[in-house]
Amino acid sequence: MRRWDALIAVADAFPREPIIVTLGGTTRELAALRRSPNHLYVLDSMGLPPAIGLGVALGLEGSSLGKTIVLEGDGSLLMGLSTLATIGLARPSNLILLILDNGTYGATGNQPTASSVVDFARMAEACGIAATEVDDVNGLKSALDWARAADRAVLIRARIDTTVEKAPFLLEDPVVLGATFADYIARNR
Ligand SMILES: Cc1ncc(C[n+]2csc(CCOP(=O)(O)OP(=O)(O)O)c2C)c(N)n1
Ligand SMILES: [Mg+2]
Repeated sequence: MRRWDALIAVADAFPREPIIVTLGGTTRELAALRRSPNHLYVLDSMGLPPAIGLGVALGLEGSSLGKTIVLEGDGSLLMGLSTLATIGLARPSNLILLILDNGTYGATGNQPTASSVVDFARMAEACGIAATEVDDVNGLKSALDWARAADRAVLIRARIDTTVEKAPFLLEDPVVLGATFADYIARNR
């Protein structure tokens, strides 16, 4: 599956829910595809999207905004892997981690990550997080429906290829991006 098609499925499924978006091509493509104030574009902070998503989810438990979604890359997940244990401990009921796994550090030239030797789904389950794996858009749509209905944190490992869509750099002030997202949450929670 191409990341672009995965992002369309996510943006269609969660048009108003908070979405924390990992750095690099994922941010550029989603911003080009469907820029929206419910997206927090995390520029450069590799390894941190799941931790940010955990904080947002805990703050929004019981809110009408529903699930908090984290779009994370395999390289960035590997950098912040300890957050899986913290999520297992904190037990948010409303957090979905969608790992867009292309097997590489795509943004820096497709150097291979350790994704090929790590079973992210079993690792998540070992931390108390429900998990599944998908490799096409229909599978992803079903997994997102399943995750929406789950009463605990969910990790979806979505296998994508290394196709990158042409999309402009997003070089905006992270303070402004954060304030835009916080304002959206405050007005809609
Ligand atoms: C701490 C840190 N180290 C390195 C980088 C440079 N960097 C930016 S994106 C990226 C690759 C991220 O890989 P992945 O999460 O798999 O996403 P992909 O690019 O494959 O979509 C790297 C190494 C960074 N931003 N921060
Ligand atoms: Mg990657």
